[in-house]
Amino acid sequence: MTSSTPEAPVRGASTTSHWGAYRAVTGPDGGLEIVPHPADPDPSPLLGNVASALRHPTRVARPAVRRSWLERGPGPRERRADEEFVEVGWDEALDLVAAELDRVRRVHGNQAIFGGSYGWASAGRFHHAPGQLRRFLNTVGGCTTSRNSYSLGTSLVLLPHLVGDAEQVLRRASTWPTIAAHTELIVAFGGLPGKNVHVTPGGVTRHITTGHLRALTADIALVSPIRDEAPAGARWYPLRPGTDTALMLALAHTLVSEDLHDRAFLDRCTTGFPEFARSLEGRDAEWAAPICGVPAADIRDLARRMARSRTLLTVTWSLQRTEYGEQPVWAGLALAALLGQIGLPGGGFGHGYGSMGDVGDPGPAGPAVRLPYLPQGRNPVEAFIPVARIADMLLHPGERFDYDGAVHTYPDIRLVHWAGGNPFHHHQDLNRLRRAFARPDTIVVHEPYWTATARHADVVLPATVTLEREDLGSGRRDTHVIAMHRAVEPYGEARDDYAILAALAARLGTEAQFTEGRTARQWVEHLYASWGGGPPFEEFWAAGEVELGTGPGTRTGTASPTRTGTASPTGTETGGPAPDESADDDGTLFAAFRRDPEANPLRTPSGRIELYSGTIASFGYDDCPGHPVWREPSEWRHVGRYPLHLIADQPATRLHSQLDVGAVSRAAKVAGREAIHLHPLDAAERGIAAGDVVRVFNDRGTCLAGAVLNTNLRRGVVRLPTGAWYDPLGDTCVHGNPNALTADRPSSRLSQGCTGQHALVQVERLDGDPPPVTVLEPPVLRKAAR
Ligand code: PGD
Repeated sequence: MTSSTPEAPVRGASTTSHWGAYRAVTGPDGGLEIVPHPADPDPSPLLGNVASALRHPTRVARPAVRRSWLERGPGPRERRADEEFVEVGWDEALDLVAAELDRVRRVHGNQAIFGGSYGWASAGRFHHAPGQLRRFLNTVGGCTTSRNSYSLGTSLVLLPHLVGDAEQVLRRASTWPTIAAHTELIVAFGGLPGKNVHVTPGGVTRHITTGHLRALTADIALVSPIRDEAPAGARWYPLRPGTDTALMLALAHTLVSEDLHDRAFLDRCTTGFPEFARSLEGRDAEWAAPICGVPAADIRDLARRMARSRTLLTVTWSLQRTEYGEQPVWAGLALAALLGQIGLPGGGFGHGYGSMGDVGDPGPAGPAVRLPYLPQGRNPVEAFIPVARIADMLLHPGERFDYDGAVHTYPDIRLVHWAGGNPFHHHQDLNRLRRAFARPDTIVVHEPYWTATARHADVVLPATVTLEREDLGSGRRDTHVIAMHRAVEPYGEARDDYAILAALAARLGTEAQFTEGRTARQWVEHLYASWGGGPPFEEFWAAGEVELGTGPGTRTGTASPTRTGTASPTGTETGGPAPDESADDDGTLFAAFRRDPEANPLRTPSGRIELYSGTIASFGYDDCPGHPVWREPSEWRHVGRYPLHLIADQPATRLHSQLDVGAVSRAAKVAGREAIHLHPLDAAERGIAAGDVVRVFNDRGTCLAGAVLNTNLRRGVVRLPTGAWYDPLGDTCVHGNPNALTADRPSSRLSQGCTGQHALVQVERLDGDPPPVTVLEPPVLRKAAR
């Protein structure tokens, strides 16, 4: 591990973000210029949102309290978000929040406080808002929390049953160089979407994935309703959305019926092949063809090519963000097992190539370095929800729910405390979420911006953004640890989440426990020292970074804490031990297992890959039985009225909803709304031209969007990315947030994951003047009359 030379001049402030490291430099006109890290071969276009959003009028300048809450006190509110706010001083706001936290814990118990607070927040090992909030709430008696993530909520529950832990497939995938060297055929279910690979939780300094994608020489079978989700030259299988499992089962059927499966591998390394094979009866290519829209001959041909090539079968994370989302992951793994290549370099099963920048990234030389983290303390409250069950919890206290083989009960939440996330972007069926957010007595939100979540709060506490504070940052496969310098003063009266929570802790008598007597700067120094991975702190800070894995004897961080805690919302870093770093780094941990399954068993009941899981079967879930199955999505019953299949995927112009007011995100809007892509023939049938404002609707709600015509879509498919700031007018989002349309329906009783990826809708041209977008202006704010 080496640092940049300390004598090298530090130009501007170094920092990092989930979409890349950069320096903030004062330009000739006094404005801030964002300069990508010099080692980054492919800086993210998302950097273009940073400067333009920094001082946008939608920043929250001062603490604000909903007038009715201030005047009448806590209680359910039918019309939260429609009432005005009053700006108050910090002391008053903090006194109010501390008193309310105290009231709720005394009267209702700590489980009545929801601190699940899901969200990506900002990069930085210390100032990670949800981690800060949980640490604080743990000092005051704990809270109800959330488990897993919106990204991977289904796989994180499923994969441990199949392969022992999720890390096996998520973090130990074949790297891009290995794929380049060995793989002959990539069968990419969900594609290899280049738009997502600029993002890695916690930061990334060298973006190398786009380069690797462009350089791929393997044949690519792109299985997706969207053509431009793989490098040029891929063969497109434009299947009907949500039918990948049917296609996979038919591919498996072909392999087995033509005796192309690897019996020796199945015997040695898997369990449950007989049950799986029996379940394939009747699932042949003719059966699948009308379901998925891929001709039977193409299915058979693809299966044969897979059997004669070194084949990497990949499944994007988006495919499990659907109803029955377990099935494409399980069927994909089973299909790869039939090919017998799991554990071979460049072969087998991968999950998340193209979903996130670090999947396939070899990272720094040598095994992964463990990053410093902020300890979270202990939460004595046992109540939790799978993260995407937030609205069910708020609407149905006391009701029971299934989760991973057990039955749990929703607690009665009186106070919601959120920092670092935007549920009015990330949750499904936002009209239902509004009804759910009407129920608690109090909602407290820390936010830099007047997002819809802030607008639904009773108390809004203005938070700083990265460029206004000090931290250290690095992502999972990052090549650098970056010193995150403060570049500008906080906006208005904004404070760091840490400062806000320390002030609340002081009022509740836990300041010493929360702060351990350290300032934010001292925490940053402490985390750096406890990591033990680089030169003295002053040297690191002056250089702006430490580069990892560049020389012998550089990996000195092994005694440091595991990567649990603060920098990732994906749920894989929020608890549990770090991955076993002694195992093979490339070709996956499956390599050791494959070599000798008896000596290196998986942590499954059988020690092998479970094509049939007796454990899952024993749960008796009709929506997730003991082996992979095809189930028709329940949404399809609406196909008569809502014939278009909406894909609500990740946006290319921002991270989720972050910095939607930034220049790159704004430039991509059409008629000021989020762009919806339609096939030209679907548009023509509806009299829609490019640039028109359209109504996209179903029984759950409506949103307005700007039409873009796109021949890269399968007919009948429309694409509206997530993340436009929700701007409700009645049940219509006038700005184009697709979660006004998606269903708040769990993937299954097993995982209860989010299913926001798909919905059925109708689209029509909006005639007349569309209502204005209002979310780009701050809400009406009154001054406190005292
Ligand atoms: P972000 O827009 O990143 O979305 O959901 P998530 O809530 O993570 O929200 C982060 C918020 O934190 C922003 O409002 C930002 O301003 C705020 N913030 C940033 N830094 C700080 C800070 O330091 N302090 C405080 N207090 N706040 C801060 C993302 C989620 O959406 C995810 S991960 C996925 S994968 C899902 N994807 C889909 C999908 O594919 N389809 C649909 N329909 N819906 C989805 N929703 C999910």
